[in-house]
Parts: sequence; C-alpha cells; structure tokens
Amino acid sequence: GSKEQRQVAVIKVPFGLGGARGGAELGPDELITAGLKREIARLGLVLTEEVRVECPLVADAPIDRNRAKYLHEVRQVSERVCAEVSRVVAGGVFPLVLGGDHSVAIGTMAGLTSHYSNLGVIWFDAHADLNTEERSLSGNMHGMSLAAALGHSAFNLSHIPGVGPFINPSNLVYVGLRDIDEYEKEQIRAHGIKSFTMHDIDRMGIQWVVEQAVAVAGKGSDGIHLSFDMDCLDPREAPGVGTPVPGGLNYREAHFALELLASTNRITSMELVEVNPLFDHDRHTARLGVELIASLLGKRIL
Ligand code: 4U7
Ligand code: MN
Ligand code: MN
Ligand code: MN
Repeated sequence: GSKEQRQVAVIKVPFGLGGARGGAELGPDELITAGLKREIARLGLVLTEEVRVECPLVADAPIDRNRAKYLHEVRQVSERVCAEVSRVVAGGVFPLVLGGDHSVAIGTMAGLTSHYSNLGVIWFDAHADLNTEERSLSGNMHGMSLAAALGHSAFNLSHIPGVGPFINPSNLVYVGLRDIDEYEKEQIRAHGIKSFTMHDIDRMGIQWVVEQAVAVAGKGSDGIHLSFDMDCLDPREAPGVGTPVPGGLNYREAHFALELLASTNRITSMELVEVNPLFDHDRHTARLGVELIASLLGKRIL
C-alpha cells in the first residue's frame, strides 16, 4: 500500500581490477563515509541490508597483460554480484550497487535479468563501454561491460549461472557520451543504440534528453536499471574518477536528471561506479555521489 516504506539494499563491490588505474576498489567505503546511510535514513527509506561482496585485491593480483585484463577476477566478482542482486530483487527490495569500477555492472545486469525478462538500461557515462576483448585498445574490462550484457564479447551474461536473456540494444540508452572508440561508434550505429551525447544535451537540454531516455529504456520493458558512471560529470565537478574526460555534465544537470528520473517512478535499480578517492580531493566526488543517489531516491529541494 501507499504507507509501505520503500526498501533499499546497499550492495558494496570494492573491485578495481577492471579499471584503468587502481583506486576504484575504495569507492564503496568512501561513499559510506561520505554519509550515504544518513541520506537514506533522512529520505525515510528502510535500509534492509548492507552487503559487501568479497573481491580480489589489486595488490594480490599479478599484472595481467591479456586482451581482457583480470578476466578471471571479473568473472568471479560478476557471479557474486549477480547472486546478491538477484536475491535482493527477488525480495522486492531496490538494489543500490556501489562500485568499484564499471565492470561490476556485468554482475548487476546479470542479477537483474534473472528477474526482469526485458530489462531497460539507462547508461550515464562519458564512454560507451562497448568494447570486446578483440577490439579494446586498453584491455580494461570496465570498458567492456555493455559488450558482455549484449552478448558481443567472449565473456558475457550467458556464462553466469541462472541468468536470463541478454539486454536488448533497443532498450539501452546512453546519456553524456563524449569519448567513444571507433569500434564502439560502429557498434552503436550497427545496433541502432539510442545515444544522447553531450552535443545532444547542449542542443536539447537535459530535461528533454532524460524524457527521451526513459521512453527508450521503458518501452516494453519490465524494469529500468540506471547505471551511473561518475565520469559522466565534468571533471571539475567530479575529479575523483579513473578516466576523466572534459566537457561533461555540470552539477545541476546531473541532479536535475536524477530528480526527473525519480519523479517517473520507473527506475527499479541503480548502481554508482568509478568513484576513485586516489584522484579526489576532500572526498568531494564521493559526497557528490551520495547527493546524486539521494536525488534518484526521491530527495527534493523543497
Ligand atoms: B568506463 C576506453 F579506450 N574506451 O576501452 C577503454 F578510451 O567504465 C575507456 O566508462 C573505457 O570508465 C572507460 O579503455 C570505461 C578508452
Ligand atoms: Mn563506464
Ligand atoms: Mn566512463
Ligand atoms: Mn572540490
């Protein structure tokens, strides 16, 4: 009923081996320290649990120079994240996943597709994260998450036990793109993936873009996942990320986007990734991340 309090489960994934440089594994603790649980309580939401997914440490892993670096570790973490997300979502609780680098999204989407048969995905990012191990210029798996979710890469959702279909490219939509590799551009065109670049945001405004994004991700889907890479923001707003790119979303654009998404009541899960305290100052980026999560969970100015 309407008096029922909304329930949120926080799933921390301190994993950084999918990233370009270490530090993203510190993200979940940084977000908690920046006051995430206090914000959740202030919003009147019930925090049902705070899970910490066990992740291999950067220091323990030998240097990997394969085409898909740390594939074994990414696979192991994906299976664990999948299990937690799918358990939480089966219990009717909103999963809030804290990365970690963006490779954690493979496990999140796997867990969600075990529950939703047609999952929509809104992907806020400077990057398209569509590379395969064959075509990646870096070998970093945080740039391959969507290739895994769409079934384009050797390691993909079908390798994770109990997982449903791949996500459908027609229900995937990007917001904030501005650094896309050639191969990724070809893939976006070939699959007709709806993409709102910074150019489109400049031209049409963030409100129109978000409305379009919800329409695309929501069409015929039974849930909409928001995957939020902090590098969608301008590095002046969010310096503490692994792969900053100039010309991103400003403070109010990012908040307004998430406020608009909250007001649709259509978002069924969220992850916030790529907070990297090693490149931050004064916990600035983590504090912004907490504020943005609060906006998505329904925080209003007045
Ligand atoms: B992130 C890159 F080459 N495309 O594949 C790559 F530019 O999760 C960057 O969006 C990937 O931060 C960025 O390494 C991954 C590069
Ligand atoms: Mn990303
Ligand atoms: Mn990115
Ligand atoms: Mn600052």
